[in-house]
Amino acid sequence: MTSFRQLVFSGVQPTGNLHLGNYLGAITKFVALQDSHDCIYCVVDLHAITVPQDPAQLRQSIREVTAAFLACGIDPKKHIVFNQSQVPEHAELAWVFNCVARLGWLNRMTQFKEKAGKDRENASVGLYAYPALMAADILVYRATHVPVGEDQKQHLELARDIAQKFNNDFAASIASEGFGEAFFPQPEPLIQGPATRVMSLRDGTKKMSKSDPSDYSRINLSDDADAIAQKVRKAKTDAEPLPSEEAGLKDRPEADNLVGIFAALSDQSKADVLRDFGGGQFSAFKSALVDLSVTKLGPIGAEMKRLVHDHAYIDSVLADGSERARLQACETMKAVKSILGFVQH
Ligand code: AQP
Repeated sequence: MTSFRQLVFSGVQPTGNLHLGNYLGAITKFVALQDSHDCIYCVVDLHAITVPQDPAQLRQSIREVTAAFLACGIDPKKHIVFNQSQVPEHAELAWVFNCVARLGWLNRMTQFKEKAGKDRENASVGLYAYPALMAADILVYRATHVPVGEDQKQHLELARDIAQKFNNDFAASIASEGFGEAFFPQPEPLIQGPATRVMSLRDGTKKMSKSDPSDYSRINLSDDADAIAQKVRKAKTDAEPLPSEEAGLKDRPEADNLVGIFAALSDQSKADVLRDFGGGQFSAFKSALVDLSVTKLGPIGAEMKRLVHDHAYIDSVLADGSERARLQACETMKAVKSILGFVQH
């Protein structure tokens, strides 16, 4: 068995306001993993253009996501923070993976079906091929661990399938180039905790999302205390009091979602939260959730606002990160080209 250096990679799209779902599902995990692993965190701007983007807005969003990473506690000196478009090897490896992945695999991707909607003929080719680029993002660093929200699980499985097929298809060449039995690792998704899929505050059956037209559906990391309080107070609930045990959250998606958010923000389990609030009305629970959310998110929002105006600093973080990421990505691509049989000069 080939052994791989443990390395964490993950990305966030600069497609609008980062929200509580991105924070609890992904960014808190990014921060926690820094103590135990080498980490590479990417603002995936090439993914953003799979749907139309306004260039000025995109530029702003790239800086905002970077500011959010830093404000949440990611250390860009100890680890790597950069934007995807500045390391062209991502797109280069994605092309190789387009030739490894099978049409049937991509046809099964539920996110493409959801995002393309009914007008599938009009969706971009990039939106369809998105999972092959995501596999390249991870594997161009031969990363072994990928913290993501539940919605990315299927894409991660596809990345594993692509890695496996590449390793099988080119097994002889991989061995003769001196890479042993496998060139790419099987990247493992890290999807744990009570908030791996945070739902909309307006509809507990829909994922909290940047692209939801209603701002009341999500808590943005940039929201101030008043906005957070209003959104939590207006969050949809049902008429029953909170249950005392987790089983009682079944078929109550809005209650389940708010309890999951409370649990994740306070670093407890849902059972712990229900021990304190079970049997009570939503009004008291929501007041406690407002206090908790403001305490946890307020300082992050304030720091993001401060950082995002400092273009020189944000851009220097991205430039430094891109340079360091590129060194690693180039090394992988050189090996991939040898394995494929390309003549290199
Ligand atoms: N609601 C969510 N709950 C838990 N995790 C979530 N993530 C996104 N939404 C939730 C996780 O956040 C990371 C970055 O996601 P992304 O911005 O790259 O793309 P996305 O999953 O498509 O996020 P959105 O908000 O739904 O964006 P739009 O509306 O632009 O499509 C990922 O790890 C993701 O799992």
